[in-house]
Amino acid sequence: MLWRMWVDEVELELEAGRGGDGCVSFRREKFVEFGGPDGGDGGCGGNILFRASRHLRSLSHLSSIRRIEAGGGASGRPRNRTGRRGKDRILEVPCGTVVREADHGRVLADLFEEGETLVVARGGKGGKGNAAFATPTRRAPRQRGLGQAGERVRVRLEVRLIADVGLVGLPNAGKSTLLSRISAARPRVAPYPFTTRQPELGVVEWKGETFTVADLPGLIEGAHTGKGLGLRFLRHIERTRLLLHLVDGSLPDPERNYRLIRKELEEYPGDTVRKPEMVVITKSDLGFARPRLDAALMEISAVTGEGIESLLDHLIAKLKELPAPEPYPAEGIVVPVSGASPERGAEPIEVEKVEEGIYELKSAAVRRYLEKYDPGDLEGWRRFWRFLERIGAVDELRGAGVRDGETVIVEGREMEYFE
Ligand SMILES: Nc1nc2c(ncn2[C@@H]2O[C@H](COP(=O)(O)OP(=O)(O)OP(=O)(O)O)[C@@H](O)[C@H]2O)c(=O)[nH]1
Ligand SMILES: [Mg+2]
Repeated sequence: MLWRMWVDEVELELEAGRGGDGCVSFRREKFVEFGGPDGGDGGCGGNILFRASRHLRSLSHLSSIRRIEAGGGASGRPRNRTGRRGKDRILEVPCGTVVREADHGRVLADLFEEGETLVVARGGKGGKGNAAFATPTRRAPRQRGLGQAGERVRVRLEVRLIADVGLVGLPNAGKSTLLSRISAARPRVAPYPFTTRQPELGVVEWKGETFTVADLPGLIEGAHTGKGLGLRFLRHIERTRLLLHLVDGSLPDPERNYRLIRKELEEYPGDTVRKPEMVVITKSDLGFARPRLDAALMEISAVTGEGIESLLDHLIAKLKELPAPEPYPAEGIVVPVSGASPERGAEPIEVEKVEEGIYELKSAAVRRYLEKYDPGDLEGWRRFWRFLERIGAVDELRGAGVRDGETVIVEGREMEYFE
């Protein structure tokens, strides 16, 4: 079984559905020997759409896919019946996904807000049935239109997460610990560098205000030359309004460590380095005789909670002064937010029989789970199974007739089903 890495960039080839052909047909009824033309039009081909979802953080679910097609429209039918529309393909992407045309780099959309939808490839029109060709002088046309091809486009998707505050600092500075202290997010915390290997978002609620914080992998000296995890993740703080720079106060030379990160930020293209920054000393509980760091606003301890409330007050006051981020200008047709998305627990779970013995399970909740946790070992798989039971997915699978030993595809991964 193959588990994918965290992915924030993919290229896809898209082909919308072909329209159905028009139909040639003539009415045949009792007592009407030569009826008029009654061939219906072909159905439109299905569209391909991208929709922003705040539940997703990455494009891992699309990373092994190269090509996506939408369904073709059905042909028209006698008695003026229009063919069925081709099935749309709706692909969910994280909020903050920039969709570009792969060849020209033109921005088609910056899907910023939950529910925003881009129609990225339109299905072809259906052909006209022969009924549409009838005129007073041509009563029995044998002509009909053919369905048009669907739009084809190659796109590049790139996630640039959107958050109010971006955490920066050396590895081990306490970024993830702080995030887990102030939000419900549970990033991994460990006493060694490079614990965080992918961005994590947390929502902070404080005194009736709400803001989001992005936790990133730590930077090290030489990150701009690709050392450590490099600068690759900095794109996820490009769209934050404020940098919160954490400096470990239990280490000897905070001034030097602070400068080092500033230097790496300077090397990053764009103006991330000029973003407003708040500097905070962490691990104040360790009670060191610390050298001063002039840039620091305050000291905090994510362990005892010292300074945390005051930090939140400062962050909220500062955020109020700063403008909200704006999406990139784009040329595609974006359908604005259409209704709220279903809440956790109330989301549809679909089980589809692909062929004999193979089923596909589709559920946004399951996808989010797999984005966050890697079942990895047997214990991990047991946990995953319990999760499936809890959300009712196991009942759905049973209902669809899945039996022991059969295959279930979940998010592109194959599982063998065993009760
Ligand atoms: N005593 C004390 N320890 C802390 C505090 N904050 C974090 N730590 C510890 O410091 C270590 C690193 O914390 P993390 O939150 O994982 O650090 P990070 O900055 O996210 O590290 P990376 O993800 O590797 O960049 C862990 O062992 C934490 O328990 C603090 O306020 N006081
Ligand atoms: Mg971390």
